[in-house]
Amino acid sequence: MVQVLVTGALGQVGSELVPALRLQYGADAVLATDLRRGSPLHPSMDGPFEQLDCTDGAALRALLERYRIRVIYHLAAILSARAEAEPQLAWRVNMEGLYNVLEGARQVGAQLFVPSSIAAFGPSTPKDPTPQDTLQRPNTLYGVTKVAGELLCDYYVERFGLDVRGLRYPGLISHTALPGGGTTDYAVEIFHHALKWGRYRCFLAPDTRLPLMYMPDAIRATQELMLADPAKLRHRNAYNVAAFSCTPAELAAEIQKHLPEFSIDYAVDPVRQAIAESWPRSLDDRAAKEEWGWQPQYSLAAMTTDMLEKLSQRAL
Ligand code: NAD
Ligand code: AKB
Repeated sequence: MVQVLVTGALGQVGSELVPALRLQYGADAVLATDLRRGSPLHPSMDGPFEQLDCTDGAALRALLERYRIRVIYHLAAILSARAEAEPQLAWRVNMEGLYNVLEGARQVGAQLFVPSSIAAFGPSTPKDPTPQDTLQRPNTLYGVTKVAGELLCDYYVERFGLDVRGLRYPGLISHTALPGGGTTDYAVEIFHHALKWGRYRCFLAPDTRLPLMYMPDAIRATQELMLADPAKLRHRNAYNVAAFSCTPAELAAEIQKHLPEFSIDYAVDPVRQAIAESWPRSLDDRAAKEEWGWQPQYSLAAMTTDMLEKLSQRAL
């Protein structure tokens, strides 16, 4: 049985990736880890779990050896808005954590998944659509760590022959876990507020267009890339993957088709607005489509219907 380790397993992505990996590899084969300890009801706690700080290279190495890990999904990170508030912490977790995971993977010969983000692009990048290979001069700490991470992963592929793969996730929308301090968090919060209070005050301006994706597409993209034939992967790391792009006003209008009473107003947060304005408005994901057959399944309308359905069921 292939043994798998996931870092940052209690976060927004891990809460859905860990259960999907347990179906794929077997429930006992997937070791979920996080800095925090989850409640027993958390979806990632339904199987083996260990507390792990990814900045502690020795602790990571001990787990890799104890559990004979052969595949790693490295999700632990500090996201964009929190990284602006705590840049020193973000550098430590995003860079030292990644370095430890790359070194650990190299030492035990594990395959590795490392997510990048639309944050790896900056104000000088062409925005509509952003090409796969283009200018990357981000002006956020989170973005700087994502570009550096992409380059470091490429280095380990070329220098050590490590099988490292990665996606540039757009802003992810999900109903299982709340997001962890990003700029696209509005696109999740809006659903919770719409169902609970019938209104939402958005911290981004109404016309801020960003690439977004529903979590089931992101999880499937992750699994498909990790299973793809390595001979076909020309980029290997940091693939653009797109589903749909929208603005807060368009997302609110889509929710109003289901909840006509729902209203939105705006109190723009200058820090998160500036971050959003430095990011792509849409992504060119032809490399992912051509090299490993990527296809999104959820449009804005399909995602909105499913989010409202799932969150309403949970409230019953
Ligand atoms: P999240 O903030 O929801 O979860 C991150 C997890 O990492 C948390 O559970 C946290 O406790 C844990 N963590 C923090 N510091 C740690 C440390 N030192 N050691 C171990 N664990 C630690 O983030 P997420 O949304 O699940 O993101 C997962 C990955 O996907 C990240 O690399 C992120 O940059 C990337 N990504 C996410 C999105 C998105 O919209 N969620 C978009 C683009 C890229
Ligand atoms: C954030 O907003 O920081 C994340 C991301 C797009 O990387 N959701």
